Amino acid sequence: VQSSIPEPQREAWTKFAPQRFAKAEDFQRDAVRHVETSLARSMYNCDEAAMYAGTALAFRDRLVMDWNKTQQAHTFADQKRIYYLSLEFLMGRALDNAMLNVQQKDVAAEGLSGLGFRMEDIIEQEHDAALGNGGLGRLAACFLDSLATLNYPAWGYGLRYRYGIFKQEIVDGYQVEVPDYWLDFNPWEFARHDVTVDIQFYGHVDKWQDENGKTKCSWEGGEIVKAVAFDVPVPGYGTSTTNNLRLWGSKAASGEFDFQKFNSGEYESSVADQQRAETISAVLYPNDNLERGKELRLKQQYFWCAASLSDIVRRFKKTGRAWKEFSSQTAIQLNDTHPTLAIPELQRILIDIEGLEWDEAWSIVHQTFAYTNHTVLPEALEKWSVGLMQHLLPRHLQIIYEINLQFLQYVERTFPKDRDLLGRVSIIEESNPKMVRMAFLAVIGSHKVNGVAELHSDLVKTTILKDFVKVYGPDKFTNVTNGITPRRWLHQANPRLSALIASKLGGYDFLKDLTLLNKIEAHVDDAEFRKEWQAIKLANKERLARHVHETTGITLNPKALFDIQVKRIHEYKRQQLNIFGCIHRYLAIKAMSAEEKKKVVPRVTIFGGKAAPGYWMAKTVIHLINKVGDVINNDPEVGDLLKVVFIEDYNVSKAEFLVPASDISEHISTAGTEASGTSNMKFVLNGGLIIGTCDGANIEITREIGENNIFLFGNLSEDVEELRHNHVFGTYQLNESLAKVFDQIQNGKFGDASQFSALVNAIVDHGDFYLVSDDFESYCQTQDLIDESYKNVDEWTTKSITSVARMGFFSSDRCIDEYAEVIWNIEPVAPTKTDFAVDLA
Ligand code: KOT
Repeated sequence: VQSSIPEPQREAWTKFAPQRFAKAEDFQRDAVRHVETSLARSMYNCDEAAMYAGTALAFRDRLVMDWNKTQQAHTFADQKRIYYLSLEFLMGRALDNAMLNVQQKDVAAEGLSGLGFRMEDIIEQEHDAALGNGGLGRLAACFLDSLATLNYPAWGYGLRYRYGIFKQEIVDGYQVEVPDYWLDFNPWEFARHDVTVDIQFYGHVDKWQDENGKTKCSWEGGEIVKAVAFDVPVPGYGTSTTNNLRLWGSKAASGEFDFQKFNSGEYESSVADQQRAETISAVLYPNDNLERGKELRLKQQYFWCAASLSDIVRRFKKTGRAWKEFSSQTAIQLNDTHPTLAIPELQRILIDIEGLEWDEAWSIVHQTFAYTNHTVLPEALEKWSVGLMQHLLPRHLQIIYEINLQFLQYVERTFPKDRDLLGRVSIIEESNPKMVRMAFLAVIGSHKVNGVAELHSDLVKTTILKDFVKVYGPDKFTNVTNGITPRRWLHQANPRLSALIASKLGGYDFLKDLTLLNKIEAHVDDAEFRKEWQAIKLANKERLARHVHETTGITLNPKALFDIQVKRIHEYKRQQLNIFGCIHRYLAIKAMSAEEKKKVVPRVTIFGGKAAPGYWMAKTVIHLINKVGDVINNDPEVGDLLKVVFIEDYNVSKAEFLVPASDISEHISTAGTEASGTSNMKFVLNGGLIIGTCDGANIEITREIGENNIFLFGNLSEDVEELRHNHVFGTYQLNESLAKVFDQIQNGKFGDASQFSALVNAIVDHGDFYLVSDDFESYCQTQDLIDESYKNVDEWTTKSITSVARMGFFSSDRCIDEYAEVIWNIEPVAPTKTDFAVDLA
């Protein structure tokens, strides 16, 4: 049978393969053809949604050509690959990014205009791909962009949730969750119905002796669910490399439904089986920095790990290499502990199925995996009960016990005098019920463990993994400070700023080497440049003001200081500190004379973010923000001096217009709680300044941009423990201004006080775990400093330009190169020259 086009006929094929759009007309031809044929619509029936589809399909054709070539080139190169396993990929919209990465957005804009459409309207039609909660998922998306841009042979593996993170509506000031069904029309995925893996659950383990008397185990019985691959092309910027993100969807093993059951009259139960199987990939768990130990979550994790590993092992076996070469051909990065089951799964494949000895298998496993820790918050550290693990994955539990036994024997030999150490480092927590500690398993099964910012990596080594530093020595533990892709977070989100920078740097090379930004510092005194810099910020604020007006009816003064805090709502991120600060400011304005009011810097405080549906305190914070906004925004004595706005349904595409519109953004977590933060980097890269605590990447941002260009406040991480102690033992006084804020809340100024009592009590009566009271004064004073600084437009502009110039370090390209060198030991593959690879020279 023929499986490829014969040599003499390949010329004919090549002639008709899709080409780069040389002019607007080429784009129009393809877009119109897709609207007419792929959508079966005509020019009399072509709205913006249809034109979006035509545009997306026209660009998709181009991506797919590069994608096919990249996959061939990677197979041919036969180099080590990196597999990035993440339960979350917060990709956002794909069209704008695809147009920019293949550098054909201008051609498309001209083509669309010739057909009577505006580019902005077409882009707006796309539904965000929101398969993630927040920073962890967005980091994975930035990494995929960098991996492709830097030509690394890389795959992402994730789950194809039918429902991504819920849509947030605000009704009467309360968060209401609405399901996010995003797959109605998704031109960016390719269902690979031929790429499937059978995934087993439950059952039991059989043990027997083989012909050589060796004890063998096999996992038998239980039930099977099918994993089906859905592939998403990931284009690099200015390169033909287009990598693959493979998302697994779940399906009943018997196909549509079980015909035998159906024919024997059990129609209902045959459909129920099918639905149960499909439930596995139905919905993203909407918790950020929290693990709740639900069986379905564990099923998701195993389903995705087992499917991905089967795929990775299959690809390796096709090369015909010996097993001992596996880890020199394969690096697997675990994005947090969520994919930790991949460790015992690979060990199971190697010993039970491929017949390797335990030790040989374990050394392969250990050389293959590396683990990234993203949080030290205890409630986010994954633990699964031994009982559940035994029930769902009996063979894996055995393997985990064996891994633990061998590890503990080693610890005992090495530290014979430290009996307590064994209990502290055991994968099994001897609680009731007994629990499997996933972070410990991830550490033991990996050759490297990294944190995501310097402070965080130090905390990992001195707190949750302290004993493992003793066991393994410090070299196993490292830091890779997070980064962001400048393509989406500068070029796409803020094209005018990107163009201004390019005009001074003589081109867009900085998008591939962000350290080149430092060259704009030479222009900091250039009057024209500064004027355009300020005009861009104002235009971005006007665009945001229009959005707020259209969606809420609130009118904002674009000349006011725009203060933005957008991120998941969480007590440790302290949106409550910000809203208490707003109330404090409001009270101050109310107490002012007309003369005094004239000196006030008008401010707009903007919040956005989702609360986990079960997180009552976070929902209360959202409620309070909305109620405070209602009062302040309608108080005629305040007018333009203060507005408080909550942006509904914060997501990646909203971040793209919020981030460029900030003067100040807030990154105010209790010191030691925010592992890194990445939106801090996005805001500064767009010329906004920061108010922040000495936490996460704020510290390194300060190191890079200089402490004159950031507004730091609050207690330090090393003092947090002691301060908490003071609260518990009553040796502290509630901050006075904060007490006045609480009086207003409790007097019903913002509606029914009982609604907010939990929030106030957490601080007044329950130990103020997040130290809001301790940091309140320093926070308010720093906000006053910001007002003063903002009054001096020249000084502010200098800070803004200088900061952007010094942000080169925070590109996710730098980050990926560090992982590649220090952890993965992989090299890029030279991209094939195609029509779409544009030289950036
Ligand atoms: C933990 C459990 C479930 C879902 C999400 C998490 C999670 C998210 N843990 N850490 N993160 C964030 O990861 C970002 C990327 O590294 C960090 O910038 C941020 O500080 C973490 O909170």
